[in-house]
Amino acid sequence: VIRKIDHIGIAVRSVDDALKAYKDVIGLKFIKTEEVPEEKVKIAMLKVGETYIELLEPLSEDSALAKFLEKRGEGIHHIAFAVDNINEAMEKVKASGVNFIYERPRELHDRKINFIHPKFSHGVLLELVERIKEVE
Ligand code: CMX
Repeated sequence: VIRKIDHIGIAVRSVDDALKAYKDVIGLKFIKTEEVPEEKVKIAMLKVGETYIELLEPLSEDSALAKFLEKRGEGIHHIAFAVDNINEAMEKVKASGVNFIYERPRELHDRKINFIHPKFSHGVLLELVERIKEVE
């Protein structure tokens, strides 16, 4: 049911600064930047093979991401697995008694997402993502 790693999220203080490293120096293919107000983050997407790298900058001090940066500093924030049907994937996990951060998937303009707390997954925040539209 899990098809691939959709993306790896990296928490950064400034997307513009981080792009200088990941795009200009490392040379990853830049796809786009976008703001996701629902998650209070600004994202820059880069592509490696079939997988994206998401550079994540907090849009507000009261966001989950700002709390992460304050506590742990910059670094890998989450791994996202691609699924065809997020509701089905959630049911399977929930059947083992494991809860998601959001009761129902959060619907963004081109994808549905949900998270599993890092306390369950041995220190790594996991995301499930169902892409509704191709990334433009
Ligand atoms: N990876 C690994 N560990 C993490 C973590 C992360 N991303 N976030 C928090 N932790 C750890 C903390 O270090 C802490 O560990 P200790 O108890 O050992 O100190 C523990 O988890 C609890 O931390 P907390 O600061 O109290 O965090 P909360 O439980 O309040 O929040 C979480 C954690 C996962 C519920 C919250 O970050 C969340 O709701 N995340 C989902 C939404 C999100 O991350 N959105 C941004 C990305 C959006 C996108 O990709 O579009």
